[in-house]
Amino acid sequence: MKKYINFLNLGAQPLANNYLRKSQLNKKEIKYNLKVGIDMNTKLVSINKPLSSRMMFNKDYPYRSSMSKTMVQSSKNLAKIINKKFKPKKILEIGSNDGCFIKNFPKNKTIGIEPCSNVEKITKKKGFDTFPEYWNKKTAEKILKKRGKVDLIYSANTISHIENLDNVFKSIDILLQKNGILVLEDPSLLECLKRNTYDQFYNEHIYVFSLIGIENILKKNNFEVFHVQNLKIHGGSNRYFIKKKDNFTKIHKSVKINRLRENRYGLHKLSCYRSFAKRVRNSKIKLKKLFKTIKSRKKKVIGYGVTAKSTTILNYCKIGKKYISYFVDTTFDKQNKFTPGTKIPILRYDNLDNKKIDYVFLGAWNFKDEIFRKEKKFIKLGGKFITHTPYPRII
Ligand code: JHZ
Repeated sequence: MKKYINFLNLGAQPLANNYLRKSQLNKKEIKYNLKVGIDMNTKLVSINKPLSSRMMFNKDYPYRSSMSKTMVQSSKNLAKIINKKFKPKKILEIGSNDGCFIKNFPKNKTIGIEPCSNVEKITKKKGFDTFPEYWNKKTAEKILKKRGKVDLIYSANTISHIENLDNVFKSIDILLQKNGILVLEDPSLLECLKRNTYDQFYNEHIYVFSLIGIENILKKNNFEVFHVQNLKIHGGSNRYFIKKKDNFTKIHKSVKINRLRENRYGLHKLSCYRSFAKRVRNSKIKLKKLFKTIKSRKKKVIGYGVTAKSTTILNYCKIGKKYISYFVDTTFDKQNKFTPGTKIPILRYDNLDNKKIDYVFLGAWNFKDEIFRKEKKFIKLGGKFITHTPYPRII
């Protein structure tokens, strides 16, 4: 029997990636109540009422993986590891976005699955074999018929976006060879709780995975994690190397270490999530106070990197145009639009120097190091940043 318990209420939220055009500003936005809970049987942490995939991932999807150098580099590094360790003949990526990962391999070696056709087209135009499909059994069977089985499947920040995980792994089972490798990468629940990054929860992130949660769902589907890598990307992610249960690869010690670490922190106990919720509520009060103080001093604040995550923060903490004049972002499809719910203008990224900006709210806090490297001059001239993680502060 399912035993799902809500522990966090992040209030009324718009769709996280639904950037508004000027003509949409006076229209009513779709909103939902964002609540987070845990299934005490599987230990899977999820949002409580997922929206349909079609509503979130379609031809208007604005996110591009290649917009950050960190992502590009991380994909390049992984491609090297994969080639060295597994020497795959055919790789399939679930959620291939703009080809950030598969472009590191020869075109005849890869297949990309990407349901957002506007993004899928970008990769296809570069000459890669891509399919504008959602990941499910029908897609797996279609690929099997057209291209045959593959020996490696990779998916980053995508499986956590699909509600029916049994279906995800059953579909993978159809297409992955007996000795094939599955590599999954998603934000780590442990890091999310440690760093108070509650903004990892939004409509697209149906799950934020722990190893213990992933292992429970894999077990049911005859898969097994044999290696875990802890990555810095996206504020702390885990890369899970997975095999079919009856394939006898040695289990690396990292699996036991990560499992122990999660249990020691208490990820299997409800009390751990209740105290996280308390920290989140305190974080909201402190962040709002920080913005109010800055506003009372008549300082100019802008936002940097308009993210799905920042939609959660801004709407939960009720931080709008009154506090942030505008956002800058390098993504073409987000520019000249407005942030969901809070309706803050989004401008094309331009140099921050000589614009009389006092503070910059880090929407893309997960790329802080990359942004700080880029904005050396602004920092030297006295420019400051605002972040909510691990607690609201000025840096
Ligand atoms: P970023 C998206 O989330 C959606 P978001 C999705 N659900 C997911 O899981 C993750 O990605 C992986 C901009 N930027 O990656 C680019 C600059 O403008 O944190 C992006 O718009 N200048 C699929 O939206 C945004 O910031 C810069 O110098 O939370 C970053 O978005 C840099 C480095 C980034 O993903």
